[in-house]
Amino acid sequence: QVTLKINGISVTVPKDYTILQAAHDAGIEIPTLCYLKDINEIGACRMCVVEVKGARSMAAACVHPVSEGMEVVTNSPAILKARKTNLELVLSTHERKCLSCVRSGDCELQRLCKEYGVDDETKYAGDNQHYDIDDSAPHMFRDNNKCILCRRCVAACKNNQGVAVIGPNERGQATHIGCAFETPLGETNCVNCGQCITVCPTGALGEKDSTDEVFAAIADPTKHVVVQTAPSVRVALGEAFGMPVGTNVEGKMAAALRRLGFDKVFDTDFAADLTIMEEANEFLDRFKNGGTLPIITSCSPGWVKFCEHFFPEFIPNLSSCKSPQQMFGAVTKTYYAQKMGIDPKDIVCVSVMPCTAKKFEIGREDQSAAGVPDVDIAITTRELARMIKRAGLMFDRLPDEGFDDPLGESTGAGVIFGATGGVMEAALRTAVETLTGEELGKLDFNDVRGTKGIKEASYKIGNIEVKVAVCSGLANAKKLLTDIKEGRANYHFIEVMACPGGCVNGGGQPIQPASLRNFVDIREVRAKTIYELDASMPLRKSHANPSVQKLYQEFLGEPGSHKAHEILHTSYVE
Ligand code: HC1
Repeated sequence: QVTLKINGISVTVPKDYTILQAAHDAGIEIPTLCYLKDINEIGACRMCVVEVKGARSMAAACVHPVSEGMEVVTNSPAILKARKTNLELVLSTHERKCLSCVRSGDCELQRLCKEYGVDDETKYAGDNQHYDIDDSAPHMFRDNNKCILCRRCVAACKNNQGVAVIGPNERGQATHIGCAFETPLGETNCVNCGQCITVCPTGALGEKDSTDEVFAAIADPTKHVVVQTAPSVRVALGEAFGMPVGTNVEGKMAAALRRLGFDKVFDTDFAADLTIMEEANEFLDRFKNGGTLPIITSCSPGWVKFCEHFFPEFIPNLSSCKSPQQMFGAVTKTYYAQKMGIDPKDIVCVSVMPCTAKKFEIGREDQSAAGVPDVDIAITTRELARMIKRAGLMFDRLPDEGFDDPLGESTGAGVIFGATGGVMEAALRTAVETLTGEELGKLDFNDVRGTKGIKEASYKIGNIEVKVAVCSGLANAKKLLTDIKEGRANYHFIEVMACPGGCVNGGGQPIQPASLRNFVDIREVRAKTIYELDASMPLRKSHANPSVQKLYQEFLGEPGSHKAHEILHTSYVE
């Protein structure tokens, strides 16, 4: 511990703290723009400058360590002026189209300009570079006219995801973020994870908005429009309406979707249960019959693309199961269409996902079980929030409603898919009972829970030892796969999720500012709600889902059947 003074107040904090952390503990917020904990700790933007007694110049609080007896001032007139000038300079190259900007209202730059009294936005305006918007990728756009060169996106792509397809190009006034040789993003090895979007402080990055398309489908009387919602949407959507991080809004979400006019409000969690039926069966089949091991989960499309680009030698290890999003669409356009007597061509399947890579996944080859795309439109949690606002629904006043039958019934195993380790835990619940024929006494597999980047565990199932690993964040996947390749690790079953912490922290989730993310682990808080939901559910094992059982009885036969393979499985490409 060390004791220092901040604005004359004595504070005792751990000795590895920065001034930024110490001030936060003391109830003082120091503004940041480039700094994002664990992602971008470069101390470059100078918004967080403070005075340190005895120092020759102002210090960047985000990277400056505390020391015994230090005296810090965070809000002198000189500091406030320096921050204001900084903002005026940032604004000089920032396109100030705030009224229509997708981030208006939650832009970190806008908030700081207001707080620091920046009333002349054009003070240092001059001749600026003009950049064309890069919308070449299927999931997002880059508008460099709004970029403030904070480098958070560059750090997220390189450090967290190990993808590194963006970086600063040119120098000086012409500096801008882009891909090597100005290659359009859509022509690079970008895996569509959208982590760059969630760290951007302004509207320079955003998902491609499909909300008009959804409104048009709903308004078309010739279409039967069904919607599915991913496990982790329900624990984050409320944040877009000012609710605390991790609030469970499942009931209000279902009510909102019904009021938006969807014909049926279904749940991806149902398809997560279905995925477990197929994946657990596939694992046991490979295990018993000498198939390719370790089997690696394939439900995260950012991860699948990463594997295809960077580790093609592991493609045979990927589970052949389609993701729950795609299984849901495939079942809707075959089983459900048949049951309802509707031509699959007249069904529009919309998915609400915490993920931007799902926009890419719906267009992959071999994802059309009924000869038409399994899923037609994938929107993010943020887009759903936009639709709810545009439709004038007062979200907080909506009643709690349930999902429709038959594709709305799910178990606790389905909902935990949304957190890293959840797919593994759900699969274990089913695999263990299938293999041993005995009921599990304890359903919680705590070793695979938590936000740690790589988790390992070993379970004795009957008389066999099953070694599993769980990882999230593609830089962690890179490390894990390299260890396997080089003989330092060896497993039977691996779960990989592209986004750090799993889907709860997906690239399509409501964006939380650095002022919160630097001090609250949003992955942990959202995941906590996911596990509470699981614990509260009457059914917690995928194979106990009555609607899934009925689907097999009435239509698919059994897990791994020929029909199940035709409809629910796929293959991958180098
Ligand atoms: Fe996910 Fe999945 S859990 S990939 O993280 O397997 O996006 O939430 O929908 O498909 O179910 C995302 C979440 C989601 C799929 C499921």
